[in-house]
Amino acid sequence: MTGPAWDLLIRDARLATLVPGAATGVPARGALAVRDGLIAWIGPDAALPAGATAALELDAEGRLLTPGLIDCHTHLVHAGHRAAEFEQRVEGASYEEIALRGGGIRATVAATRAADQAALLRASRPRLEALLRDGVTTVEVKSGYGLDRDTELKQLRVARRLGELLPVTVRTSFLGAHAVPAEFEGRADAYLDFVLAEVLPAVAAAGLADAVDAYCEPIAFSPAQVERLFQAAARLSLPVKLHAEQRSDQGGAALAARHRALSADHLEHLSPSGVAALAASPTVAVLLPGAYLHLREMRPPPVAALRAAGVPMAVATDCNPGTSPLASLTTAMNLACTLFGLTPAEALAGATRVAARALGLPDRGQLMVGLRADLALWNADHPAELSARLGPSSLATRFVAGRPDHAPTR
Ligand code: DI6
Ligand code: FE
Repeated sequence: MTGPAWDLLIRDARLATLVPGAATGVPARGALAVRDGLIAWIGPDAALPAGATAALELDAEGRLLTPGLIDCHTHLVHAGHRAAEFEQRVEGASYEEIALRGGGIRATVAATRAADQAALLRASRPRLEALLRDGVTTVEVKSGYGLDRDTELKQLRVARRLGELLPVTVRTSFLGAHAVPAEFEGRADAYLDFVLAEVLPAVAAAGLADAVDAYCEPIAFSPAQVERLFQAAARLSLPVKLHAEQRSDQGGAALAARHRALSADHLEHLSPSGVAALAASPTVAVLLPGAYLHLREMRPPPVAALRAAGVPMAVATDCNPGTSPLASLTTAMNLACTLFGLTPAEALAGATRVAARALGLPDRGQLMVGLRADLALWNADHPAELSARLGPSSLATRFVAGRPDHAPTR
């Protein structure tokens, strides 16, 4: 009798399925099979169908298997670094002071404009490779360090190119409304007119953005300006998301919720009415504890209120040179627990199932028959180990659409 013919069979793994309602603690041992890049079968080893064959079989020896991690908020495509600014901040200068002096985002804009596409790719690739070594199989990458048409396009092309060169899904967000560039100093509305007339249409025509993002802060863009951008995104049928309530309460989360945004990100200064607005919307809260740590913030996002209201919480690195030079999603998970009070189970859901939702990707983020076989096998047996450790990564290997990166290491 012939059984199913699979491409990959992983036996004797501890399957952290991340399916809502699944038991917590050390997961039961079981097997997972893949066919044509999708999860084809999950169950106890003893229940494997008779006669099943697989092109590649792997004994996980009781190790933890999770969905591949999803980093749903990064600015990893950029040139240069901001170490001198870090020195100034350690000596007491604030992020806003440095930005007002022409440093901050504008410093990275100058470096990113100056780099040609090959140099930008060379500078960015190691950051993505670091994320992959830590179990990431899907990553979001934003523009926003160009702030002119050609450099925004260049950043997004480099992001797309990285997704062709490396085994990872790259989702891009257009963040032209990240800061007002020097040449538009004091003329944020004029800059936004330019973005809406010349940059966003070019980005959309080239198919380079999967979503549109903005930075809603007094040092960047007002809610009224973000509203204009979101209306333009809607006309292009592009989903939106927003950097909201990072440094002050602008009502950004409520604005994002009103536009049924994919996510509202940061949220340290989120008000009770902002929590309620998110709870009444499909919008996910994205927590970015790397930026909170690096800026030595004192006010964490209202995690207990978000949890009580049932708002799904994702966790991401915010990988960027100014406020979160972090290229490890498991470290972000640790920080979400230690600094924000997430449980390790919430942090893992935040870097898998909820992060998939934050990117509008219902085809991944859980171990479930029919979903993409993006997997991470760990030298660990308890899911909390992923959040408990502060590096080095305990990843054994990743599988992207069922294809292993390399033989699993111990
Ligand atoms: N919030 C952040 O934390 C980053 N961007 C944003 O809108 C910081 C970007 C930078 O300082 O380069
Ligand atoms: Fe960010």
